[in-house]
Amino acid sequence: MTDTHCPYCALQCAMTLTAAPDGPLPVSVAGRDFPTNRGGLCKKGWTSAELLGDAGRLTTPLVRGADGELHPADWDAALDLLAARLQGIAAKHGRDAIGVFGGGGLTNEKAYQLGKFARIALGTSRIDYNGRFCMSSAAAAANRSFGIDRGLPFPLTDLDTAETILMLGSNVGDTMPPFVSHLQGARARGGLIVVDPRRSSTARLCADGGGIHLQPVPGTDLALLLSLIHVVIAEHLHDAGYVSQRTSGFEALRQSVSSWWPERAATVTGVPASRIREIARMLARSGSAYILTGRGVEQHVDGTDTATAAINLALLLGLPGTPGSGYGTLTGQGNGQGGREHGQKADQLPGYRKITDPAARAHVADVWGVDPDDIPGPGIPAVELLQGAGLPGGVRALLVHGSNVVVSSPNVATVREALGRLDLLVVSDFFLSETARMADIVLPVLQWAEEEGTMTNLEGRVLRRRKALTPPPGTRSELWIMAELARRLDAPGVWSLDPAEVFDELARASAGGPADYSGLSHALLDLGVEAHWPFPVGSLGTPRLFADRFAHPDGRAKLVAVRAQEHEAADGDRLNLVTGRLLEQYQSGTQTRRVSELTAKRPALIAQLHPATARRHGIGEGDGIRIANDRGTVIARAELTRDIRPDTVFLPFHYPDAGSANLLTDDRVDPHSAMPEFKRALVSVSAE
Ligand SMILES: Nc1nc2c(c(=O)[nH]1)N[C@H]1C(S)=C(S)[C@@H](COP(=O)(O)OP(=O)(O)OC[C@H]3O[C@@H](n4cnc5c(=O)[nH]c(N)nc54)[C@H](O)[C@@H]3O)O[C@H]1N2
Ligand SMILES: Nc1nc2c(c(=O)[nH]1)N[C@H]1C(S)=C(S)[C@@H](COP(=O)(O)OP(=O)(O)OC[C@H]3O[C@@H](n4cnc5c(=O)[nH]c(N)nc54)[C@H](O)[C@@H]3O)O[C@H]1N2
Ligand code: SF4
Ligand SMILES: [Mo]
Repeated sequence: MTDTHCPYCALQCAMTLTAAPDGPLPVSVAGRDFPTNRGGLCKKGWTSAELLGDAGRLTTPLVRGADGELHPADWDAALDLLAARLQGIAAKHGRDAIGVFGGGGLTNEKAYQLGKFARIALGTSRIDYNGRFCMSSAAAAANRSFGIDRGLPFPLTDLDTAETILMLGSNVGDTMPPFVSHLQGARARGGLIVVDPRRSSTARLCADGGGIHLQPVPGTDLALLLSLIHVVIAEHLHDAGYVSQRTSGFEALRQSVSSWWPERAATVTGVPASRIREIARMLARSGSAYILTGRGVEQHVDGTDTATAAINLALLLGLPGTPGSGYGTLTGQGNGQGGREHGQKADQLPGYRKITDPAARAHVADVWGVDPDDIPGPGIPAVELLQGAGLPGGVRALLVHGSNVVVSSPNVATVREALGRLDLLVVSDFFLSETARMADIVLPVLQWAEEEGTMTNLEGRVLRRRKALTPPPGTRSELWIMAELARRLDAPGVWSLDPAEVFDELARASAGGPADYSGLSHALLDLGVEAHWPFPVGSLGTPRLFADRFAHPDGRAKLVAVRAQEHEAADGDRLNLVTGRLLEQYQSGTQTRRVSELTAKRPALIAQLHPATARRHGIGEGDGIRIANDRGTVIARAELTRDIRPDTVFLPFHYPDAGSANLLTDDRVDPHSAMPEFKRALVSVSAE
């Protein structure tokens, strides 16, 4: 029996794995009591161990031959070839011609080592990761407003006693089902407010007196928030003492919202003015209120400003740092939080330090055993990195660890084309993902239950992931792969194969940074210590941030005035396309599309449409439909539901090829975070 956590999302539900008595497989899964999940698991968690014995498991390196096919190769041959090709490309095109793409599902140890590997073994600045598609807007907003970015700056169980919770663009009912238990208190008090263009499973919790569901036009949350702020200030509902003692920028904020009276916001958002007033008053009068955001409001070209407006509202009401109140964003991937702290991001060094900060460079260089000048400067964010591949100035080789970019990137046809232009694509995965299928070299790595490590969940709590069974022969850990390549590339530094040692190094590298792990170790975590970062040496961790001060030098949070932009609106012919998730599939689907129980329920792309809209287009329930715009066309089965706005169609992004919602999404990015516009595009629909 091994106590560990689920391989998938940031709730990191606790589970116990038990191997079969007569062999390592099958492994059975049981939920384990833990503050985030209280013993519960969702379907994905229950079925997660099925993948450990999956027939499609990669167990040997694959190298593309002269015939254009992938062929099995032994490790030495594959790594020798890879090192030689990397050296050749760097010699010809410079070190920045090699790119690295990481993932928020990697353990802290692997994420840390990958950032170090890119900077000092490959000597490239070009590293970014899929968290750019996930957390970047929320992170940019939190850094700007609070001076620090920890998704939830309080333990999840704090929500249990809330009176009022405003959730914008988050559908935890499907994306983190055990989370719903933390909403029941607010729901019982009629205080759950969900903002979503769909009556999602989470929005349905507002029925029968549970609260209020607002169903705005997609992409208009910023206008809604500006108007809520307008009402709070106009009706003097804000916490004037808190605002004057703990924030700066009030006057500019007040002016910036002066024209956002609810009647104006109503015409933009479709939310009645009376509702906007009601909600502003409800939040202000509540003794215990929380504001939470999810990808629905963050994955937009104005995602950082929208998250900023949500923070402004929370600050005006005096919520952050006040017991029984707060603001937070719901981190997505298993290690979405830790993954954004240890240096996979283009502009970042471990400990959530800035790569442009000379003191940070000196500290990290010392830990790595290199000269600060040997650490490259900032790289470029994910969309630019991927789309520029193979073009002048772009990367010519790309190493992908923990992302299936040819399914999950925006405007994905252009990304498929870009990867086709590369001289060398290397994918480390345990399954032949759609991205791995395009690779020149595929390296088979370990699955979650086959290795030790740590993950940092949505509360900034560091957890132990434990090895429950021996990996199949032929597979290797990513720490081993990086060490072997570093040796072949004559890289400086120490490249340990032991996750506990890598963690110790990470802890030293993070010391003194915003995300300080220096007081932690695997041994300490194994004692069951509650470990919310910052956790410097000698500390007991920090479950709640902001009690006394924010992380800006003056200790205050910044109220940052932001403006709403106008968007091209849906019309009779074109609908708003909203993309997101289904309960039974995870991300690009590499893992969950292999689990029979999940795929039986959700085998292929569906499109949710309002019956009135379907009728207008001659579409019936279950019909094959074509959804198209200038970027591409997808084919989906129509799922008619009154739960969606008539001007909107919803597609999940879990499917490949012609079923990929990302053929339609917009690759324009947010100017602050470089987050692409995943959540809104205009499309036409027709019967197939
Ligand atoms: N089953 C499942 N669970 C998952 C994942 C998964 O792939 N599958 N992925 C994990 C990851 S990495 C993440 S990031 C989280 C994401 O978790 P969520 O943020 O909950 O997931 P999404 O479905 O992307 O978006 C949430 C909601 O936003 C709504 N939305 C879309 N556009 C808008 C808009 O303009 N305004 C508003 N207010 N709402 C809008 C959608 O209708 C949707 O219901 O889930 C995690 N959990
Ligand atoms: N249209 C649309 N697109 C979206 C989104 C959306 O809402 N709408 N959401 C975005 C968001 S929030 C996210 S997080 C991304 C996620 O999208 P991806 O980045 O594609 O994430 P996954 O599908 O989880 O891909 C992880 C891959 O890495 C493998 N893997 C898992 N663990 C490891 C490991 O430890 N090491 C290695 N080497 N491989 C591993 C898995 O088998 C899988 O192939 O998608 C984004 N794309
Ligand atoms: S909610 Fe997330 S962490 Fe929990 S079982 Fe489901 S996928 Fe796993
Ligand atoms: Mo995500």
